[in-house]
Amino acid sequence: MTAQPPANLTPHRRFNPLSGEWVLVSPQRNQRPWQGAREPASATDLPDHDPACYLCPGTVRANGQRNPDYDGVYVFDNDFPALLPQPDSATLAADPLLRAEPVQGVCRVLCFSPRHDLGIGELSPRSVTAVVRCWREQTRELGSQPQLNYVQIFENRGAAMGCSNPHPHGQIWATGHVPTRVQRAHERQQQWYAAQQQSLLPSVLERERSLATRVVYENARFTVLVPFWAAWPFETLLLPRFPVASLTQLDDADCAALADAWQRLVQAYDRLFDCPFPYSAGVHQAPSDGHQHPAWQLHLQFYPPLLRSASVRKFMVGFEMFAESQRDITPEQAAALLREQF
Ligand code: H2U
Repeated sequence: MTAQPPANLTPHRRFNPLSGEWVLVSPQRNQRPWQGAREPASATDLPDHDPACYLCPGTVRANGQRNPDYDGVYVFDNDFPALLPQPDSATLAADPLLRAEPVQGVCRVLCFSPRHDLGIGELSPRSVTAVVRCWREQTRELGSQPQLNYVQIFENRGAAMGCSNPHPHGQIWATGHVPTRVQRAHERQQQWYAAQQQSLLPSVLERERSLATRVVYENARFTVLVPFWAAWPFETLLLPRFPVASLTQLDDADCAALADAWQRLVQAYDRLFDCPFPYSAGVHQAPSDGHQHPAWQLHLQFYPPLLRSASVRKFMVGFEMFAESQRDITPEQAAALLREQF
């Protein structure tokens, strides 16, 4: 009789309960040769202030406005916003085959600090905490506006993720509608809560902590893990270990603990391939629609594109684009590699 390789080393699919999507895991492909695209090395020797940077203190932005000489976090309305404050329905015809609907929203840019050269990994813990507190204040301010029902906070880090400017910054888009992926996470958490009488993500976290194989870092209040269903090679999920639906419910100590987990994760990512690790990270929180959302658990997701080194990235193309996400390195292998970097 031939011995079977362990189930997690043969092709299988895993289910993402937040998105309702499956991911194909193919660990046997790990050794395949690579002669594809390599990413150009990122510039790492940046000045602490760049007079040509649109985001540095005192410089002039693309629309001619001058930034103040800010010395902490700095938030401004995006000069090229994806949404406008007032919806315009005048041009939209009601056609069931060609559906469209008006939208409204506010887009802002958040500079993490005046320093052009210091990212989340290099800033002081106090400065990183200031960014998290700013997320909380922005969610409070924008989410309390009756016409805005969701606040999406995200960071694109590195040119590989489409970041247009090396000055460390994130973005805040508040929308009148609940966007597609958030709505899906919303519905799936609600369904789980109705069926199980407990929240989905705290249950996942409890299971993951008892298994420990995918947990990469913990502080007193937050846990970072590679989710069982991760699609990106080094994808991580940052979870609070207490019930909390929205950033607005965090106290100052929670903000400091969230900042610590974020900073240490970025430092670990940077050590993994000895480069400023590119990623797109997003905060998922309950809609700010005036209702209570007991099924919701605040979480942050990190989607880094790198696969094997600083220069070899994963592309979500082919089967991923037309059928479903697929990965070679297992989430357990990724977690073990990441854990070594803390
Ligand atoms: P990235 O996070 O993808 O780099 O985007 C930076 C944002 O900054 C982008 O949305 C805005 C762009 O519209 N921006 C301004 O609002 N003013 C500027 O002068 C330059 C960039």
